Amino acid sequence: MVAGAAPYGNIYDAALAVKGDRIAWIGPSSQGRNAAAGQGVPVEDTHGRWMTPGLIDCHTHLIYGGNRVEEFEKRLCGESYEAIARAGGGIQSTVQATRAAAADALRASAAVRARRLMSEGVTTIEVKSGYGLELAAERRMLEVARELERDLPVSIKTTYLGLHALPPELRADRQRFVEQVSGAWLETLAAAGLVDAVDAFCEDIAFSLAETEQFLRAAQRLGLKAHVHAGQLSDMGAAELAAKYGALSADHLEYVSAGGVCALAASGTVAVLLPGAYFTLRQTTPPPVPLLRQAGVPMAVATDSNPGTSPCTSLLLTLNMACTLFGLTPEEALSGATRHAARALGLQGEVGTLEVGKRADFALWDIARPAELCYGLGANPCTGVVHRGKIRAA
Ligand code: DI6
Ligand code: FE
Repeated sequence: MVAGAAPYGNIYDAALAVKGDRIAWIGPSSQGRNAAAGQGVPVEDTHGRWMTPGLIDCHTHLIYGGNRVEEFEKRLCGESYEAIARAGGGIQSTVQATRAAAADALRASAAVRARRLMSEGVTTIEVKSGYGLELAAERRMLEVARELERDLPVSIKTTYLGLHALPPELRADRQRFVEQVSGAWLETLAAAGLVDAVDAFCEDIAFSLAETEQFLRAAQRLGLKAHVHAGQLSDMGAAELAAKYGALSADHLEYVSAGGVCALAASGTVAVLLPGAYFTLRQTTPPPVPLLRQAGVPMAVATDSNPGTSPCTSLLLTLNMACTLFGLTPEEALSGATRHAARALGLQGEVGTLEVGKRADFALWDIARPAELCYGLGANPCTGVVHRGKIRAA
């Protein structure tokens, strides 16, 4: 997946050597075999399988209580996502269930979802808070995210999604909520080492541009990087704001303007495309992929795994949707779950390509060509995963 080389950065008939948790060497298979034999290094024969970098799901809300199957049913009986949200359902119902859940229960249900992602070759997952909306519950979500990394052979990046929805107890006092989130809560969570980045849902059913900016400014003061939920349902200018603050990523982008695309290109912010949410909400305006492509904005693809708008735990299915619904080429989609997803998490020096010095995170696939990873609906051709240099048990 190294940029600029052959399609997909393909290397044929290759061997890869691992030392500790790093890729130590990549070269011709025969040379690797000889060197390994000479030095008594153990060899694993992959029987001609394809190897890719470990996949990266760079936008998830993996931790939550309950589910939203009733809302799914309501939407199919004609109610809109926005109407349900305005009536106190939607995110609020997940907030109630998440607040009520013990940490053990949150950890167990999130681990099931994480394992599903991992079974498809995923080695890095970004996990957002945002269903607590009070300090203790947000802290619990972020702690559970850290514990997932301790319990499972997967790398986790945590995101404090401070501005996701207004908590019921502060519905009459938005300003106070935004001040707490941007002030004491952010400082406390960051000081506890729980925050790798922040995020805000900038949308007319959620938080305004000014409120989002207040939070991003506070994060910047603490030296924290940001993601922004931008342009999912309407154009608020959130992509431009993300660019202004040098955000790692602007996510969704169905309604981003041409000016927003230019701003992302100039700031090097990654566009994270989330076709699972688009699909679930039965949206009809896809993100402007031709414009993003033309402007040279790196495009990542992620599941947005969440109970409301993307109850999805398959990154491979998401790659298919990125191609079928958004018009990405299979090579763009696969870059979006490897190299560009790494950049969206600020991990481009560590993961996302198979290169000497990078983390030994990779997946083996029983496929004939890379596009097959985007082609199937519900297939899982993953036959093995190495995470930080260790073969992951099936
Ligand atoms: N955008 C989304 O698609 C999810 N959050 C967000 O900011 C939806 C979350 C939910 O409905 O529970
Ligand atoms: Fe999201």
